[in-house]
Amino acid sequence: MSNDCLFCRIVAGEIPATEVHSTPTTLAFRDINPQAPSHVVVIPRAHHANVGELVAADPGLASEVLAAAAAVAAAEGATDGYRVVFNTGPSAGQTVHHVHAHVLSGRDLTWPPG
Ligand code: DGP
Repeated sequence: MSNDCLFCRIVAGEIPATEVHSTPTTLAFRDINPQAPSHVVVIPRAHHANVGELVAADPGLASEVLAAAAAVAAAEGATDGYRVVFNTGPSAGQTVHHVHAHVLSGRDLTWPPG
């Protein structure tokens, strides 16, 4: 855990979040600033800064995050489709440097993204 990491503090229970899915290695909770009717953030409990660092350090855990994202989409009823996004680095708008998958559904999602 990193004391100055917001998502590590959510994992530790120090900051409240609306949890929707949990495994021994991952946690999923509703985004505080939803961009779709369903917008859930899926994270590994262990701290890794971004998806590249995660897959290099622990590819099994990266796979578990993807499995959790798919389980969240199913639980949210995203039968018409959903989007999984890992914003990575400043150009992509990553603001929280604990790797997270955004799982978005519940509306038509345009392409290309902004
Ligand atoms: P990104 O820009 O890809 O780093 O996304 C970070 C997301 O985290 C953003 O969509 C808003 C969300 N977020 C930031 N702070 C909190 C918080 O305290 N609680 C919850 N649930 N989500 C947060």
